[in-house]
Amino acid sequence: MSVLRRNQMNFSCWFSSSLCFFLVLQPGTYLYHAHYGMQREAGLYGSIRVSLPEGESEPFSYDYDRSIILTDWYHASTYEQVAGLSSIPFVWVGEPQSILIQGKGRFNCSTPGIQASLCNATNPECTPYALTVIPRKTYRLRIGSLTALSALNFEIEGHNMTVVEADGHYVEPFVVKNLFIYSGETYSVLITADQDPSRNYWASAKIVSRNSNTTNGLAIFNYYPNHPRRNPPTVPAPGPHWNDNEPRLTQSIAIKSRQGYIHPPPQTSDRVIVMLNTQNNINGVRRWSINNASYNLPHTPYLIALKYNFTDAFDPSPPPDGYDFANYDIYSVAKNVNATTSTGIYRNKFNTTVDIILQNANTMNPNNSETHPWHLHGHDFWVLGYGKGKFDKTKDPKNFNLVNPIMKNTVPVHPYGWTALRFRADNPGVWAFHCHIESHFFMGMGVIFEEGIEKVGPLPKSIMGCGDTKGFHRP
Ligand SMILES: *[C@@H]1O[C@H](CO)[C@@H](O)[C@H](O)[C@H]1NC(C)=O
Ligand SMILES: *[C@@H]1O[C@H](CO)[C@@H](O)[C@H](O)[C@H]1NC(C)=O
Ligand SMILES: *[C@@H]1O[C@H](CO)[C@@H](O)[C@H](O)[C@H]1NC(C)=O
Ligand SMILES: *[C@@H]1O[C@H](CO)[C@@H](O)[C@H](O)[C@H]1NC(C)=O
Ligand SMILES: *[C@@H]1O[C@H](CO)[C@@H](O)[C@H](O)[C@H]1NC(C)=O
Ligand SMILES: *[C@@H]1O[C@H](CO)[C@@H](O)[C@H](O)[C@H]1NC(C)=O
Ligand SMILES: *[C@@H]1O[C@H](CO)[C@@H](O)[C@H](O)[C@H]1NC(C)=O
Ligand SMILES: *[C@@H]1O[C@H](CO)[C@@H](O)[C@H](O)[C@H]1NC(C)=O
Ligand SMILES: *[C@@H]1O[C@H](CO)[C@@H](O)[C@H](O)[C@H]1NC(C)=O
Ligand SMILES: [Cu+2]
Repeated sequence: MSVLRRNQMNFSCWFSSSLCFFLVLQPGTYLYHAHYGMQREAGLYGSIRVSLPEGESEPFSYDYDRSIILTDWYHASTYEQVAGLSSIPFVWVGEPQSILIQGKGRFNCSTPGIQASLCNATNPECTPYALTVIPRKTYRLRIGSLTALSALNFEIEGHNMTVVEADGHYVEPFVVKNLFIYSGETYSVLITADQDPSRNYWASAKIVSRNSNTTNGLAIFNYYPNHPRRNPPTVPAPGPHWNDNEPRLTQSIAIKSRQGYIHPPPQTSDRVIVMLNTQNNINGVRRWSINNASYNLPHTPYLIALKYNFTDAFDPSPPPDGYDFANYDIYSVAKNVNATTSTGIYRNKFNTTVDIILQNANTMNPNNSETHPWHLHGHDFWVLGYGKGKFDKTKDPKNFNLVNPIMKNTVPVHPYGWTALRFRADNPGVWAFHCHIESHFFMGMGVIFEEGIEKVGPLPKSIMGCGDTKGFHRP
């Protein structure tokens, strides 16, 4: 974890490089992580705090500042997972073996095939993470999720949390008992240690949105001076039912920009792209697609291809701006689950305003629609609205929140629902927009936006070397 001050450092993001930093503009909580293959899931990640400039203060107060990262953990290596995802027959990664809170989790050591010496309760690595608090003090807890697959519910027994920040933007405060958090998101919550101080409390993280039997992740909310390893006297909360989508939608809708910190969105847009999210079968391999185009990463980085006019480096035709609205039934398994793979990109005129409507649908399993956390590189977007069912291009924009929408960089699209976003194409370059579920992006669930490529300066030599630039030297 590193602490930065605004304006102290400028991060840039080369989509082609293995480490990708968000563009840090605002004080707040951010995540960094690898983006090459599935390296993120293998552990290359962390969180970043951007502090306020000297002399400025936050619009809320707290005594102490803490950060935790939630992840899920697989016993199979990412190499094994990638091999399964690319093979015929397709082998799904499955549910994780554990949920980790700040790198610590649980696993049933009696599971057949597990080496007992590696996994037992006396192993110090098996003690749960303890967050120590002083009675009556208020804590700002910065929670980030970098799960490979799982959507999570996070809660601390007997304590409410006031949500004050999301993805680096101040939120109009609201109180929750359950915080739903999707991969790629960050939240700051305020928690006051105002309960019986003679004991500890469970903090737990449970998988929601998937019917998983992974054991809940546990940590100890430790009231000083109780021993941090003293188990709370209670049974940990079981958490909400995995399939109860309503409270998750309610939380999404509740997240609004804080009064006094509103960045008003452009009131109109220049382009609307509706992105139908479907699960497909392409030549025997399970894939995800946007408007029937399943994304493949080309060998030559787009920035180089575009700057050097390598016209055959990627598919020149852009993916479609929509789907067959009249006839496609989002509630059923598609009649034809075929789709095509594509390396094509969406090119936006520089400084125009673009609306994205994420449209969810049924997967290839009957009566099933999943949650996808979509993450945009290089921009923050305004979240204009969420809805159930099929987005109606005529009616639904009338209910967009154009007054105080939150700005974020990661947002869920809920099962059988839609999510509407708006962004300004004002950051010259090539930017990925993808589902933050590691295996889904690998299976094609992403698109690429380009804007203002002509404004990108000369490329550093260090990024040459891939694809068509193998052995390439700039003249
Ligand atoms: C652990 O796994 C064993 C063997 O599969 C099973 O009998 C036992 O009930 C499990 N324990 C828990 C706490 O899940
Ligand atoms: C428990 O784990 C520790 C650390 O890995 C190991 O040294 C010890 O032998 C294990 N105990 C048992 C009973 O397997
Ligand atoms: C948490 O918030 C709920 C709803 O506002 C309230 O009923 C409850 O008393 C609060 N619990 C605590 C421990 O403050
Ligand atoms: C959990 O579910 C998977 C299938 O989803 C199954 O293979 C596994 O045996 C289950 N584990 C337990 C402990 O029930
Ligand atoms: C789907 O694509 C395969 C080729 O991968 C083809 O053989 C099959 O006929 C297609 N199915 C339909 C329903 O179009
Ligand atoms: C690529 O094409 C553009 C537009 O035709 C041109 O301005 C530019 O000089 C070309 N760049 C290279 C490196 O050839
Ligand atoms: C995808 O393409 C197939 C043909 O390959 C077509 O039958 C199907 O309707 C398309 N699906 C969507 C969502 O456009
Ligand atoms: C981008 O658009 C905004 C709003 O219309 C305008 O204020 C700004 O000058 C434009 N910037 C550029 C570089 O064209
Ligand atoms: C679909 O799933 C929901 C919730 O899991 C259930 O209530 C409903 O009965 C199911 N419908 C069908 C047709 O299976
Ligand atoms: Cu996804």
